[in-house]
Amino acid sequence: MSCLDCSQCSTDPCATEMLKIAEAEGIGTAWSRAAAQEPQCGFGTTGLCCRICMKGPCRIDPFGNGPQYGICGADRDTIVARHMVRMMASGAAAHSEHGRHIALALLHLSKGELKDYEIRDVEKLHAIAARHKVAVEGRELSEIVRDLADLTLWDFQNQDYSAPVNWLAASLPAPRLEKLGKLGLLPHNIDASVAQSMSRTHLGCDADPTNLILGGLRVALADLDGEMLATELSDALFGTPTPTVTRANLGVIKRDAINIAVNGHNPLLSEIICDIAADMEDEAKAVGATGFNVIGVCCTGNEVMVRRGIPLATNYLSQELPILTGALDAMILDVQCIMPSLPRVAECFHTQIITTDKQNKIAGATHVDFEEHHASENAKEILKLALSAYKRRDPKRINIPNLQNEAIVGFSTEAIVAALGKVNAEDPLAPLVDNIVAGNIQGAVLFAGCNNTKTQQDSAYLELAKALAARDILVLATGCAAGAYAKAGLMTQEATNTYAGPGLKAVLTAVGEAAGLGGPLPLVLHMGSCVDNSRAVSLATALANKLGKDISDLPIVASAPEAMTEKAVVIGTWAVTLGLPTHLGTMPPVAGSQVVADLLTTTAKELVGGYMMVETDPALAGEKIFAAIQERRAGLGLPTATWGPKAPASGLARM
Ligand code: NFS
Ligand code: SF4
Repeated sequence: MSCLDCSQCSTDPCATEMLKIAEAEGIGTAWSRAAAQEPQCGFGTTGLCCRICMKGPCRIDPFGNGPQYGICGADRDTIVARHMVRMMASGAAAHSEHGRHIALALLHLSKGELKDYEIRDVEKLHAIAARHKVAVEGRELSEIVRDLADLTLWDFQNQDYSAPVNWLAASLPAPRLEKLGKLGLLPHNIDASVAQSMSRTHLGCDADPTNLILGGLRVALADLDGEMLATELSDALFGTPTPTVTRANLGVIKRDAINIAVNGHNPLLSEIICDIAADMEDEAKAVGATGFNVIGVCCTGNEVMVRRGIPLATNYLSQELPILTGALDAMILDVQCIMPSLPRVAECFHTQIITTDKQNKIAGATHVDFEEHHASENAKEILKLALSAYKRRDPKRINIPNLQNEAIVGFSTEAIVAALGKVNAEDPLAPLVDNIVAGNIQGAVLFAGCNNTKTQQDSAYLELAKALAARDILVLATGCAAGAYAKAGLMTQEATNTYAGPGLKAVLTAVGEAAGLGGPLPLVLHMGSCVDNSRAVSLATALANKLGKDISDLPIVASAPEAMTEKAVVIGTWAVTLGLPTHLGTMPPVAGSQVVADLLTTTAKELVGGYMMVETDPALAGEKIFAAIQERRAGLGLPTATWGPKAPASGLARM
């Protein structure tokens, strides 16, 4: 298969440069495989194909001309709802398994079993303890850690259906907890919520689409619990992100260094790789390299980027392409969003692909079992593999794109509040609230989620952020959305000066200068990986608490313009459940059921305040996001603005 214009696949110039090499050399990538899948099955696309039992697959004719029931009698609404709930359950399982891994590491640390880890951010640990009412005074650190590990693991073990999980109960605004409690949506146990979702969607169980989707909202909140505990405990272990200047895009690969990419999600491995790579500098020099150059891909990339300023090579869809530079010596994988094609691409080069998780192996990759109890030994073994791969490099095949953009990253909630605190030490949130009230900041949008071959890579992200920032909307980003902005240079002060509307620019400049950045905050604030969407929840909760409101009252919208994974589906669902208007730029498999589509849009809005809006055209999506923000402003009695070619003008609030 061949095509003419790689820029149709991606807006990222580094990606298109590498795709031309792939095309010329006949190396398969996600894009060539997507083309080979065309036309994709309409039944699957609309959610009307059921494979839940072996009488199937059953298909419902979307136009009403063919079968309207599966063999068991399930109708289109049940079939669509069941599959959506299974997507949510899988997403929740993935995030919370990551969270459990971190919680168990904390438990083992508290018992003195992990020599390679420590609590790097004691202040954060104490803040978490205060949130959960765990005593700190006069206690050993290990005792506090033990208590936090126990109360976190309780969220996976509690069998009392009426007692909500600890992390949500300690974190969400009171009015939201009350509403969710009354609706029976607060999960009591993450694992049980996932198991119940799988159980109720088995053949012959729940066949009421409303009841199924309500179950979906509950498992989505279990997912949020898993994300929140993963983020917060990772901060205690590895440090809470603070603003850091780094770089992004394939130009971060260095010709003269041993380049190792960390790809996946869980920082337990990537943090140690960074530590040991620094320790093994001399060994790298001994083979003629300048040292190890650790670079990030996907969310593990985001984790080490926001905490350590490790440069980001790329985001999800282009994860095969660093190999095509001919200078990537190893890609070290942990869990989730890892393409099984990596060893096949690497076969064409010298790159060593290394899996590290017992439950996430890939045929053709080298596996080194990574265990926290032997972290540094495992990391050394992995880095030695990278070292020997470096010796096999073919200098004639090195093609590193000459592009990398600066990126100011590391905007945890704590970092944002600290920056605001430089403007108003006594009441850090006041400058943000005052400027929202005055309309200098119209509201905020959180861009989250993936890349998807159904859209041109990164393009909707870039278009939407520019359009919304020009209209004075604060832009936050996580996950592969954040990767898109970092690669494209939108996490810079120049981007603020170029694209922000006058009100937003004034606020970002005042805060950035007060915080000692010598200029504005970047246009897009990088909050971290996908589990770090929970940071945006913390920020929204702080704002809601300050205003005495619920999250569903705030002018905040979530947007996943290139959503792809089951994790993205579940994140979108909890955003809705928390009360946020939630934009999806790709169509989830619900088009086959008007009932399910209505449940996620209209009924959800009535019930929990949040709702999904699907809009695949970024130009129209911008207007819809803006309108949703204005609706919230009107609800708060704040002045509203209209979508126009220019940003709304208004006076500056006192800073
Ligand atoms: Ni989120 Fe991060 Fe990326 Fe999508 Fe995958 S890497 S966890 S799921 S593809 S944003
Ligand atoms: Fe068909 Fe019902 Fe089996 Fe699904 S569960 S495959 S609709 S018989």
